[in-house]
Amino acid sequence: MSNTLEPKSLTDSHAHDPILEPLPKELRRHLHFTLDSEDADRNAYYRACAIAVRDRLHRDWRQTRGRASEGDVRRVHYLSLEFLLGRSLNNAIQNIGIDENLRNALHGVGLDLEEVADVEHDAGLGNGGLGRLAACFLDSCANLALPVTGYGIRYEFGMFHQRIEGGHQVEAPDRWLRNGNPWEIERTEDTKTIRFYGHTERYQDESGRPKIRWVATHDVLAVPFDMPIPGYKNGIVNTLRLWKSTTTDDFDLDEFNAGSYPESVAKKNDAEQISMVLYPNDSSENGKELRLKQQYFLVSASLQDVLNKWVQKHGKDFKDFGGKNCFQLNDTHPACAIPELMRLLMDEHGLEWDESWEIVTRCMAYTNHTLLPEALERWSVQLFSRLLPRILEIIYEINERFLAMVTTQFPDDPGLRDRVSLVEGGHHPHIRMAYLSIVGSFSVNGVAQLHTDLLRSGLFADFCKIWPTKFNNKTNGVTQRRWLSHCNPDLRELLNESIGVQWQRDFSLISDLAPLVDDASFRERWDAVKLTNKRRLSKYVLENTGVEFDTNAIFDVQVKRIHEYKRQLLNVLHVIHLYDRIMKGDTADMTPRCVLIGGKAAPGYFMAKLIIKLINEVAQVVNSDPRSKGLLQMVFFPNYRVSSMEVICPGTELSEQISTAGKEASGTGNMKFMMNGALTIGTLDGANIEIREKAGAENFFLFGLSAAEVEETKKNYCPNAIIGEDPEIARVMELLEGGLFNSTEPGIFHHLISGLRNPHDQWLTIADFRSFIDTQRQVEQTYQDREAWTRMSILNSANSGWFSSDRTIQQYADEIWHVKSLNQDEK
Ligand code: B1H
Repeated sequence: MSNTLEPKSLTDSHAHDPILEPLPKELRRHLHFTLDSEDADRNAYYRACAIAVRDRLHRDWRQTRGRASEGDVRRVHYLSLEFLLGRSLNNAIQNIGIDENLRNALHGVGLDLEEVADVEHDAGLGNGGLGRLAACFLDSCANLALPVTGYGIRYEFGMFHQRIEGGHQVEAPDRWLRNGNPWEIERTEDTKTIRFYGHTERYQDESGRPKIRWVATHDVLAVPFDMPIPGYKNGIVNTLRLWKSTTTDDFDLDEFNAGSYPESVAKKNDAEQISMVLYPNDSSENGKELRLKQQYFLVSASLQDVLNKWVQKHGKDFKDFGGKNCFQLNDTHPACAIPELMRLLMDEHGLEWDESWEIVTRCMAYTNHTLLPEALERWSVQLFSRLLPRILEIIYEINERFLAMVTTQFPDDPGLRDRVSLVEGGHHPHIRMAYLSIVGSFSVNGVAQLHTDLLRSGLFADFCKIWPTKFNNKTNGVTQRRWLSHCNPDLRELLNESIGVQWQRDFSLISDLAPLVDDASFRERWDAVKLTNKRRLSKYVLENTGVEFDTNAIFDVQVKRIHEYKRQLLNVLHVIHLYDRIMKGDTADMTPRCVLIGGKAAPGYFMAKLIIKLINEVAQVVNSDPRSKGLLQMVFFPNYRVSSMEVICPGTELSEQISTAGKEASGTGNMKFMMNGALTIGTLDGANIEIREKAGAENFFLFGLSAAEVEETKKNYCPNAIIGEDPEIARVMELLEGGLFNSTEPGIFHHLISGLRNPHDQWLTIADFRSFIDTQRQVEQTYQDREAWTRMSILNSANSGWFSSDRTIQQYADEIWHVKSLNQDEK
C-alpha cells in the first residue's frame, strides 16, 4: 500500500519548495504566516531570516543523513560536554552562498544584514578554547564532507553573562533560549531513557548464563534537539545533536496513592536540572554530583542513539560495529562512554566481556587538552557507586584486567602497577578518568606538538611505555570561514581579488599571499583594511566600555579566560611600567598603545576575579590621567564571547600569548589573530611554537623562559632578588604595593602581590617580566617602521595555512578515524 504521506511527495512539482522561491517572498511569508508577526522590526526579521535559511538547508540536510546511512560508511561521533557555536545566521548564509541575496532582500525593506544578524544571541554552550574547538571541528567536518555527528547537551543556560560593577565581575544567567531557537528541531521520536542510582543484581538469562542487571533506578528521559551544520558550498549539512533532560511520565505510585500527587509530580523536576546549566569552570574540576550526572547523561543517550540505529539496520550482529563507528572523546568529560558502551553491549545486547572490550577499544579515541593537575578529572568512588553502581563495577573490572596485563608484561617494574591503576587509593579513593580514557581508547592525542611531547614524557610516560603507538599529536586549528572570511569582510575581498576565492575551502592557498609583500600598493591596501577594522573595533570598545581608543595607536589585545597560568597579570604589570614611564616623562620614543583585556573568571576562582579587579583599577587610573593622552589607554572588555572576538580579532595588531611555558596546551585565539595579520608576542608554549616556526622567527616577538627552563628555574626561584636588582621592576612593585590602584580600598591586592613575590609562585611572572619589557620595546620600535610591520603582518597571514581546522580535521580523518569524504567521487 502506498503511503501518501511519504516525504517524497513533498518534493513533487506541486509542493512548496522554499529553495525555488525568491528570498524576499519567503521572508514575507514567514513574517506573516509562520511568525504571525505584527511588527516588521529587526527582531522579527531575524527570526524570519533564520527560518527561511533553515528551509533552504533542509533538503541537503535530509540528503546528507540519507547518504551517510545508505552507504554504510564508517561514521564518527564527536562527544563533547561543550560546543561553543556563537551565532549561526551569518555562518549559514555564507556557507550556502546566499549572503548577498539576503543582504539585498533585507535592504529592500530598509534593514541592514549586520543589524539583523546582531539580534541573534550567541549559543554559548562552552567555556572557552575546548568548546570553540568542537564548533570549529564541526564546521571543518562539514566542509570536508565527512560523516561526523556532534553529540552534546542542550543547556538551558550557557556560559554566564559577565558584568563589571565597581571593577568586579558580576555573573548573570545566560537565558539564550529566551526568544526560542530557530535552528533546532526537536526529535521526540528519538528520546532515550537514562538510569541513575539503584543497585545491581546477578541473575541467569534464558540459557542459564550468569548475567548482571541494574535495578531500582531513577530514570530520566533524554530528548534530542538537532542543529544543522552546513558545509561550505558543497551540499553537505551535518548534524549536531543536543540532549535535553526531562522527566519520565511514570509516577511514584506509593506517593501518588497516598494522596501526595503534587509532591510526586514536583519530584520529577530533578530530572530537568541535568541539562539546566553549563558548568563555568574552565580548566578546573569541582567534582559535583550534577556534573557527573551531565557527563553520564550525554554519553548514555548518545551511545544508545548510535546502537539503536545499528540494531535497526544490522540486528544484533555487532561484529563490524567497531569497524563502522568511532567515538572521539573531547577530553575526559565523556570518558564514561567507555564503561557505558561495555554495559550496553553486555547487559542490554547479551555480548560477553571479551567481544565487548574488543569493540570498545576499536572505536574509542581520546583527546587530552590539558596538563594542569587541577583540571585532571578524578571522581570519588563513593559518589560513583551511589550514582552509577553498574558503571563502577565495570570500571573495576577494566582495571583488574588491565593491571593483570601490566604485571605479566612488565615484571621488572613492580611500581608500575600502582602508578597506572585507574583507582587512586587512600581513605577516599577516586577514579582517574584520564587513565580510564587511555586504557579504553585506541588513540590518545595532544593538541599541539609541545603538549603531546610533554604528555609522552611526563603525565602519560608510563602508558607510553605500555602502548608507545597509541599516542599522537593533532595540532589544533580554527575555521578560516568564521575567523577570517566572515569576521573580516574587507580582508576577504582583498584576498579574493589578489589570490582568488578558493582559500575559503582550502586554506593552504593562503600562502599565495607571500609574494605580495613586495608590492607597495598591496601593502597600502593591507594597511587600509587594518585601519577600517581598527575603527570598527574602536567603536565597539566605546559602546561597551565608554572609552574611545585612538586608532593611531597600536592595538594590543589579550582575550581569553582569566587564569593565573595565562598571566594577564604580566600584561597588567607591563601597563603599569608604561604608565610609570609616562609619569617620569620618559616618553620620547614611546609608541602610543591601546591595551584591551577581556575574559571571564570562573565564579569560584578568587585570584582570577582579583586580576579582573586590578585590570579595571589600573585602566581607571591610566585613562583618567591627562598625561596618558595620545600614549596609553587600557580597557577591560566585559562579557567577552564568540561574537565579540568576531569584531576584536580583525582590529588587533598585537596578539598577547604570554602563558608560562608548558601550561597552555595549545591556544586557538593565537591562530585567529595570526590569520587576521596580527603579530604575536609570546612564550614558547602550546601552538605558539608552531606559529613561530611557520611565520618565521623574525616575524614573531619571542620572550620568556622555555618549558624546560621553567622547570629548572622553579628549583631555585627567588622573585624578590629579581625585583631588588631591577629598578624598573622594583618601581612597578612599588606602585602596586603603594596603593596607587586601590587608594580607597587598601590591601585588596595583597594576595596578588604576595603571589608575585612568593618563591613557590608556579607561574614565574617576575622571572619573565624583564624579558617581556624588553620584547615589548622591540614591538614598539618595529611598529614605528610602518613598512617593516606591514610586511611582517602579511607574512603572518600568508603562513597561517597550517592553522586551519580543515588541516587538523583532515589529519584526524586520515590518521585516527579512517573516514572518507562523502563527496569523494566528485573530487
Ligand atoms: C582546555 C579545558 C577544560 N583544556 C575542564 N582543558 C573544563 C577543562 O569545564 N571543565 O571542567 C573545561 C575546559 N580547556 C583548553 O583546550 C586548553 O587550555 C587550550 O590550551 C586549548 O587550546 C583548548 C583546545 O584544545
